[in-house]
Amino acid sequence: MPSIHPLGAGIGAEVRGVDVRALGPGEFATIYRAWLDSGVMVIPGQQLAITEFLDYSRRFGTLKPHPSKSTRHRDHPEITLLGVRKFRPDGSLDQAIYRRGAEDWHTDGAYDADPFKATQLYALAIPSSGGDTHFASGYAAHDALPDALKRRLAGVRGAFVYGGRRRSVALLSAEDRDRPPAFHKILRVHPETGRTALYFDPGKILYLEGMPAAESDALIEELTDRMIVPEATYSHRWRVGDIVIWDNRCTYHKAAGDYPPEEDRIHWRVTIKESAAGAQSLA
Ligand SMILES: O=C(O)CCC(=O)C(=O)O
Ligand SMILES: [Fe+2]
Repeated sequence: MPSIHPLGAGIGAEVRGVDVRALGPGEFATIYRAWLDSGVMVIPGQQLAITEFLDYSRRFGTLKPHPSKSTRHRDHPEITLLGVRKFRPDGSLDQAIYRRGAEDWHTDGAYDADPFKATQLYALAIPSSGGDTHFASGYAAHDALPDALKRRLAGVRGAFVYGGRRRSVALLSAEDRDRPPAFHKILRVHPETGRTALYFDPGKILYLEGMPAAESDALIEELTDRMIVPEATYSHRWRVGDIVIWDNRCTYHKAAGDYPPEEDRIHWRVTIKESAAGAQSLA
């Protein structure tokens, strides 16, 4: 049977004693529950072919090819390659690939009407130093908001786009750069746990709906300061063979973006939707 070990305070769990290629329904239910409870689940020591990783990932929901077409795996578009082709033909380092996910704390997929349920990474190559992924709890962020701010945000929706206010769209193809925003409640009830999380992403939000621009900007700044509760964080130090899956509905993450660029740091990455309809909406 899988054994579950907590990692951070209220965030993160490591599952030991499993081979994800051979999980029975009862074992999968146990680890799925552990994932919902912890927000970030680590399963070390896996040796997977790409189709085995895809088959296991599909047990969590429907896979959705990432809008960054240039970083998709050629034969398996549901797989995004992290850290591949980070040097340009002229030898210069492509920062958009090297520092992908390292600019801001964020949640993946807020630019979709049906945001990503989960993101799952499998580590193929890990540098000798640096390259961690940091995680933080969106439930803890919500719970720590002052009551007056919770009241002010009740029912308020944010408008989100891929590149946010900075228009960071380097990894997108030209035809995908000008999509309309998606709207999500900032205090969002998790559909499976029933708990409320602060659903926020400073790099993707454009504005808070129904407010004068100055008030919206000030609130975005305040939420950027409040979204990380240091007591409810976990930093993952990668090992080859690790699978890490996080819940984008109740956690934030950020790549450290600090490893020696001449070394490899390569992952297979999938994004997982709650419903098949959502997975098809913007493919
Ligand atoms: O490479 C990492 O550590 C995480 C990058 C990231 O933000 C993502 O894959 O969504
Ligand atoms: Fe991310």
